Amino acid sequence: FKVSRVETTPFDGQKPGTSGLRKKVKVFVQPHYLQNFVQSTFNALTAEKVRGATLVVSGDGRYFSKDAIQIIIKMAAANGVRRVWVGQNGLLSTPAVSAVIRERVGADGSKATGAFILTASHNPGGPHEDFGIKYNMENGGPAPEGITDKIYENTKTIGEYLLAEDLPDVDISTIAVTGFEGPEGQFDVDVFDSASEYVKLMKSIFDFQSIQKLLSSPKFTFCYDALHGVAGAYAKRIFVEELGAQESSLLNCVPKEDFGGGHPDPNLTYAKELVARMGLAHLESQEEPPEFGAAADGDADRNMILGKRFFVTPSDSVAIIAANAVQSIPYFSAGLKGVARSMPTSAALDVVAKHLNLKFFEVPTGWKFFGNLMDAGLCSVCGEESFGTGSDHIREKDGIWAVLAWLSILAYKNKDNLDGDKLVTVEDIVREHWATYGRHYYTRYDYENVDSDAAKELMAYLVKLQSSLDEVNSIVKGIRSDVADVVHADEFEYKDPVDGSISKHQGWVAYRGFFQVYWFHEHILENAFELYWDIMSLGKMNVYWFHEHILENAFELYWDIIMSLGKMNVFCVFRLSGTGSEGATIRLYIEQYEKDSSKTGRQSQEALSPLVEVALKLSKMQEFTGRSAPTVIT
Ligand code: VG1
Ligand code: CO
Repeated sequence: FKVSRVETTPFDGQKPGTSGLRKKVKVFVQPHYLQNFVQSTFNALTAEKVRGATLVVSGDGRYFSKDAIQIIIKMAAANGVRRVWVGQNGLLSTPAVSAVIRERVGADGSKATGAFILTASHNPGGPHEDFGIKYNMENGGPAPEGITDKIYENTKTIGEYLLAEDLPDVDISTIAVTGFEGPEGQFDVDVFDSASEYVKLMKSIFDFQSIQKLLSSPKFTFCYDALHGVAGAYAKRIFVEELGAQESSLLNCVPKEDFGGGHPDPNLTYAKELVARMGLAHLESQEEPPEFGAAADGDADRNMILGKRFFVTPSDSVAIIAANAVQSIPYFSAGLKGVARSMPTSAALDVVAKHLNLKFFEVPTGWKFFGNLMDAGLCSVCGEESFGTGSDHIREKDGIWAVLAWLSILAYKNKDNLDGDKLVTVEDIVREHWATYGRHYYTRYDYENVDSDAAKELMAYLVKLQSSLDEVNSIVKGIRSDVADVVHADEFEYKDPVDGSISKHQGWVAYRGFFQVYWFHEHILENAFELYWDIMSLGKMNVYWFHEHILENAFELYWDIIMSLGKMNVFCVFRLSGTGSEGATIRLYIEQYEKDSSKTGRQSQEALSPLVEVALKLSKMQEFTGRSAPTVIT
C-alpha cells in the first residue's frame, strides 16, 4: 500500500470527556471527523507507541463501528503501526480490551501498547444515536488527562492526516492474520477470538468450581441481562459454557448495533426486563423471581446487581465486595493492597477500609484516576456509584468481574449450605453488611439533556453560594427545619498521590455537621483545628496521604472524624456529566449515613426525601432547567 497525506481542517468540540469522545453518529460520519481525532491521538503519543507498535482496535459493536475499524486500520498502517489486533467482528468489551493489552501475546511474541476502544458505553446506539472513541494506554487503562488534553489541543490545529487509501478492507468476521506490504515493510491485521483472553483471566481470578456448584444448586436461580451490548458475547461463554448456567438465564445476550433500540444502561429505569423478572416492578402475574440477577451496559464495564426483589446500590456493592474479597476470591487471598472510590460514591467503602485497616483513596469521577493507584500497588478493589466496580486485574471497570465477585461471595457464604433449607441470599448479605458497618442511604438524580447554558449557570450559582454559608443556611432552614446546617461547601479538587497532577472543578460538594467534629477533636488533639482546615483545603480524602507526613496520628484522627459523622458528613454533590453527546446532564448525588442498626431498614427514597427537597430548592433546579423531575433516579 501507499501512504497518502489527506488535507483537513479542525472541528470544534473534539474534547474527550469523562471517558473519550462521544457524539451523535451523524457528527462522526462527517468526512474527516473520526480521522482528525485518530490522527490527533497518534500525534499526541510518543513515536514508539505508533511506529512499529501493536494496537488493539475494537469496541461494543455499535452502529458505525465496522466502518470506523476499517478507517483506523488504514490510518494505523499509514502512520507506521506494525500490527492491528481486532476482536472478531470488531467486538471486544472495554474490560476485555484492557485484558488484551495487558495479557495477550501475539504468535510472533508481540505485545500491544495501546488501543482505540469504539464505544459510547451506556448511551444508545444506531444511526440516530451515539458513537464514541477513546484511547487506552499500555497499562490497559484510559489515557490520563495529560494525554487527552494533548489530543484535544491537536484537534484544534490539525491540517492533515495519513491514510493507506489503497489498503483493501480487511475481513474482520474471520479469525486470521492478514499481512500487507507497505513502504516501511510489513503490516498485519490479526483478527482473534473476542473472549478467550478474558475468559482465561477470569478463570485465574475466581474459583470457577465453587461458582459452578452454586449455579447448579436447584435452590439457586440466576439471570443475566446484557441489554444487547457486547457483554452477551462473554456471558454465554462464561456463565453457560464454563459455569453451567441455563441458556434461558441469559436475557438480551445477542450483541446488536442498536442495542435492540434500547438504552444499554444497567439501572432500574433502563434494564426494564430484568427489573421485572427480579420482582422489582409491579406486574400483575409474577413468577417467583430468580435469587440473583445482573445487567451490563453496552461495553460491559458496568454492572447492576440485584437479589430477589432487592436492589444493591453500586456504592454498597463495592463495599461488600471489598469486605468479603479475601475469603471468597482466590486472587485476593493474600489481602487487599488498598481500596478506592470516586468522590460522589457513598462512604460505605470508607467504613470497610477503616474496619479492615486498608489504605483508602477518593478520586474524581472516571476510571482513569484509579489506574495510577493500581500501577503503584496501592489499590486492589475500587468502584463508582455509577454501576462501575473493578479491581487491579485490569485498568477498566469490569461488569462481568463484578458478577463473578458476587457469585463468589454467595458461593462462599453458602458453601456448607447448598443442601440446607434456605440459601443465604443477596439481601441477607447486604442487610448483614448494614448491621455491621451501618448503612449509607444513597440516591442519584439525573437531569439529562438540559440546556447547556442553564446547567452551567446552576453550577456557577452553587459555587457563588459556597462563600455565603449564612445565606445557604437561611435558605435551608426556610425549606426544612429538620435538616442540619451546611458548614462547608466547595468544589472537589484532586491531587494524584502518585504523579502529583491536579484535577480541579470536579463537582460541588456540601457538607454538614462539621463543627461538632471540630469541637470534639479539639479536646483530643491540640492542633485538630489546624488539621481540620488542612483537610478541608485539600478536599476530603487524598488528604490522608499528605497528612501522614505531617502528623503521625493524622490517619487515626482523620478516621475518627469520618467515622463519627460519616464521610465528613457529605450531604449532596452536584456535577455535570462528561459523557453526554447532546446538551448537558446534571447529576445530583445525595447521601446519609445511619449507624444505628435499628434504623437501617428504611426505603432509601423516603429516608432521603428531606435532603433531596433541600438540595433541589437550594440549587434552584426547576428555575434553572425548567425540569420538575429528573429523567432517571438510581
Ligand atoms: C459517567 C459516570 C462515571 C463513569 C463514566 C464512564 O460519567 O458518572 O462514574 O466513570 O460515566 O462510564 P459522567 O461524566 O457522565 O458522570 V462508561 O460505562 O459510560 O464508560
Ligand atoms: Co460502559
